[in-house]
Amino acid sequence: MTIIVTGGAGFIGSNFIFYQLKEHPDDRIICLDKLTYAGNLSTLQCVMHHPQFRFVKADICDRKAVGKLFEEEKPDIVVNFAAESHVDRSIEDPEVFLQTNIIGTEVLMDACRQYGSVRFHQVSTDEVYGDLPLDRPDLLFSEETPIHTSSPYSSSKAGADLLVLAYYRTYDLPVTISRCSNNYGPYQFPEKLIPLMIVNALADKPLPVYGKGLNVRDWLYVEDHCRAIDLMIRQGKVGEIYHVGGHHEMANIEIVKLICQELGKPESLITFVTDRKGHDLRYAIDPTKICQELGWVPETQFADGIRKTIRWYLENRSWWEEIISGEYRNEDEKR
Ligand code: NAD
Ligand code: TDX
Repeated sequence: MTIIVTGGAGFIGSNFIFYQLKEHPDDRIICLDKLTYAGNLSTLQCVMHHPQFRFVKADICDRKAVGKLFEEEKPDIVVNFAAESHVDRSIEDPEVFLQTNIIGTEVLMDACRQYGSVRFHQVSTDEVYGDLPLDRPDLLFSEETPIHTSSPYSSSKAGADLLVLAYYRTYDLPVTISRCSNNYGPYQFPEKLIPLMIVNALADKPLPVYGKGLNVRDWLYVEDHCRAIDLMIRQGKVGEIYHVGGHHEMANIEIVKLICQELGKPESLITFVTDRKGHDLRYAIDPTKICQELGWVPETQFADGIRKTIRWYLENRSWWEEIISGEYRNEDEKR
């Protein structure tokens, strides 16, 4: 099988590529990535010369480039990770989010239609449902919860999801959608909560916690997400939405304190800063459907996953130091 993985130079996409090459050595993986600020070729260094792997630098919104790649590779499946993914950036400058996350998804699905009903998997997010109250721990998002977004980011992801379902209904395109909770693990860009707190703590810099730090996120180790997507693209039912989450809710402040403790850093580094505009209070995913229908269960407990993640950032300093210095962009520009 030939699988095009878009956004594979980013956090989850790269972990998915490693997972595929390990678990399905006969499949060919093509990574299509624009290498925005969030994409980093050094992440893919270890697979660059793998005989079953090819990297192509292109924008998913570039219809010509996407068409050319489909002509060359005749993919069986497209897994779309490519997106602008950071909520804070979407609040500052929404436009590129609409362009990449909505138009880019449309361009990819048009190519899937044109080149013989290629299977399309959209990697979406629990953020499309907006938030849950903090005082109702009994409430979880189900696949039937109405879409009700809060940020330009989540609105663009919801827009793309609706378009994916429309392509299924209107054109019979074989699609699936996954909506996952917050991921953590190796290669996450240090603008997101967990890696930002790790790298700041290591440099004894302030740890900026929004508001009172009481907002709750539901954390899943990235490899568990990758295994879920692998199951969906091979065994998932076309036209369906699947939730992915491991029932691990934590308030932000608890995470930051835990990171301080693991790194032996003082909690006095924690600095409460102005809250994010429209900040979602709580996310919590009900993954019953994927567990029952596809037999997926999360394998990594949070206590193990967070230790593995912290160890990875300690052992791979050059990866994130080059991001912080901006050096990684110079290397990618040479391509
Ligand atoms: P990321 O920001 O780390 O990576 C995004 C990748 O997409 C980068 O390599 C970037 O270069 C590439 N990209 C951006 N615009 C592009 C374009 N126009 N054309 C081609 N490539 C482009 O993101 P991530 O955290 O790995 O998230 C991947 C996907 O998973 C996203 O769709 C996101 O919405 C979704 N998601 C993320 C999380 C999470 O916790 N990180 C949770 C649920 C869902
Ligand atoms: O400096 C910070 N301080 C802080 O308190 C940052 C960067 C974040 N936060 C808070 C905001 C959130 O409540 O931490 C929580 C997590 O923030 P992010 O890491 O920015 O993630 P979030 O906004 O929850 O979105 C993530 O999960 C869902 C991904 O970035 C999305 O792509 C995914 O869809």
